[in-house]
Amino acid sequence: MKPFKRLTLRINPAALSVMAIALMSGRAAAADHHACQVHIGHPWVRATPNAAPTAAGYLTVTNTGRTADRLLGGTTPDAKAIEPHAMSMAGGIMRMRLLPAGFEIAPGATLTLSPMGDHLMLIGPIRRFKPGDRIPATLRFAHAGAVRVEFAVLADAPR
Ligand SMILES: [Cu+2]
Repeated sequence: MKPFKRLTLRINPAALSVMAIALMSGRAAAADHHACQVHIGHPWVRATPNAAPTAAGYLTVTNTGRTADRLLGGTTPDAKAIEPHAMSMAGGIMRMRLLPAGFEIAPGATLTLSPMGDHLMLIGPIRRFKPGDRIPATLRFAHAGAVRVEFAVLADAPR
């Protein structure tokens, strides 16, 4: 998994638009040749006010492979990091915490990250995320490796 580190941060904007085009046209070449083992549904990020310290990201991941996998986090050129966060209720207070080992996804299972629950936390957005924006990102899986996605920025959860 080492070569993955910071990859997207070093790519120049021209290369990024090429990546985006590759993504839209279906499959993005070599980097996601394991991506057939995980299917990502409806990635979206909640819109942020100016200078927000974090932004919450949601999606579903279905593990279509025969091996258990883990969603470990990811990278995006639009924030410092993407971390897997768990939500829990204790004494009437919602708390979130970093999951260093990520979200486990058993073969055939679907992980659902949604508001008020477990989520991906985009740490340190470099700009305001406005409704209608797209946030390109690379998710990192223990087994499937690097998988490119594009988060839609929405003011509210899709119905
Ligand atoms: Cu969080």
